[in-house]
Amino acid sequence: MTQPRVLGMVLAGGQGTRLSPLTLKRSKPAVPFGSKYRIIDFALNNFINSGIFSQYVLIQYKAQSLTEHIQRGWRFGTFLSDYFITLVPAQMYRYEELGPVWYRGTADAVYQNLHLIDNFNADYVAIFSGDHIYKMNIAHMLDMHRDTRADVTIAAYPMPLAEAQRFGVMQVDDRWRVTDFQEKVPNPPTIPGKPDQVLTSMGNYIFSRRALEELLERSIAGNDEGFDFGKDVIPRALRDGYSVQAYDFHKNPIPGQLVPNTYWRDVGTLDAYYDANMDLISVSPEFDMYNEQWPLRTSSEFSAPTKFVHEQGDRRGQAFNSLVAGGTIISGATVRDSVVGRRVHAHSYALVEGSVVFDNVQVGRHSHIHRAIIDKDVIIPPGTTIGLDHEEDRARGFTVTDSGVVVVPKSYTF
Ligand code: ADQ
Ligand code: ADP
Repeated sequence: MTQPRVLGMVLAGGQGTRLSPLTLKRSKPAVPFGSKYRIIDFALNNFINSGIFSQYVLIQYKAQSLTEHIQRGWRFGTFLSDYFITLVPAQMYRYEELGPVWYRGTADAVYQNLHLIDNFNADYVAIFSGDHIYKMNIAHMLDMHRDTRADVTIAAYPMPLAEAQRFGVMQVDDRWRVTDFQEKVPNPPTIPGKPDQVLTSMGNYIFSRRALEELLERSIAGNDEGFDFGKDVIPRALRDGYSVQAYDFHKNPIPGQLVPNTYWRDVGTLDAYYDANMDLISVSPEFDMYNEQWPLRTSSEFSAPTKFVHEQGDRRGQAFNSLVAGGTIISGATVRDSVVGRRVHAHSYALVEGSVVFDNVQVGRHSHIHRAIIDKDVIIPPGTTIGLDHEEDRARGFTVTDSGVVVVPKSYTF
């Protein structure tokens, strides 16, 4: 039997307004995460590690940073035409039919690029969100999609009821066929027997090609109501009698990982983003970055090795319970419970704790950074405190989240 042709499409056009100011100059999938990654890297690695090497990344909003990241870091396949990660900006391919419109939603982004699916001659199209932190063996979901002969399979994650309003929620029968799907409703239906849990959509779908083409034509062509998978296409698939299957993410096997694969985070708010960074530095993290059978690639750079400078007396250059990327110098400073990017220079007597520090930040002598996110290219002058007095932080124009995390925007000058 010939191998099915599987095309990956990564939705990476989201604005991520709730992540502002981190998304003032870049789209949400381009936001740095976990010391040396960008959020989108996790989705791209999921495809590559699942043996799916043909990927289109659909972009539109403030895409420069994302474009540079992918061009720099994710180039491969010079002469094998099926091996590619190609950026597809909104470019009005259907101008004659639709007029001057950008991607009007997730489903519209795919609709405007149906010709790519046709050119590739795909049997299956895996449409995944580029916004989440997780590992997922997509090959396993594809096997299930084929075994159940589904038209569309939706990856499903059980979530506490209190958080479910931000997600699409489904109900399934005993064979995990989806019987009901509702996008972001105030009182979502719970899992039978579990009154505080709902089955949410991860925004990741595998479609059989024909069903996808039909559904997009039906949902979008000649219909100006809705352009999203969650709001429009999935409910229509159910209404029109397509076979819609749910995939239980908790059954997803990751090679080399012995514990169940339960970690999936939508880092849509600053607090969720901060917490997910902190998850990585816990002593036994639920999300393991060190599994050699599931490598996490990113755009690399030839940084110098990280250096810790420890001089006589109290000028201890040290880091505890932290992730620190290359090119960084911690000289006479203490870094604790923090996630630190590349080319950061923390000077003597500085203290950085519970913080996420992006690339190329200077931390001046005697400064104290507490529970903060410092975006790229910030020079923190000597003696500065951040995160200790929220009134002062707000007066400087920093964002202070509900849980008291302070965010210093990119290139901020004091
Ligand atoms: P949301 O996350 O609210 O819900 P959305 O904002 O549409 O959905 O983002 C989904 C993905 O598409 C993101 O990766 C985003 O970057 C991207 N995207 C958004 N608009 C785009 C556009 N115009 N062009 C290209 N890409 C775009 C969705 C589902 C829910 C599900 C959650 C899970 O609708 O049912 O529960 O994802 O987080
Ligand atoms: P501080 O304000 O903490 O004293 P400095 O910037 O003076 O920090 O640097 C202290 C130490 O860090 C230097 O003595 C050196 O060992 C190391 N260092 C600084 N810059 C570099 C560099 N470009 N390459 C290698 N080591 C460096």
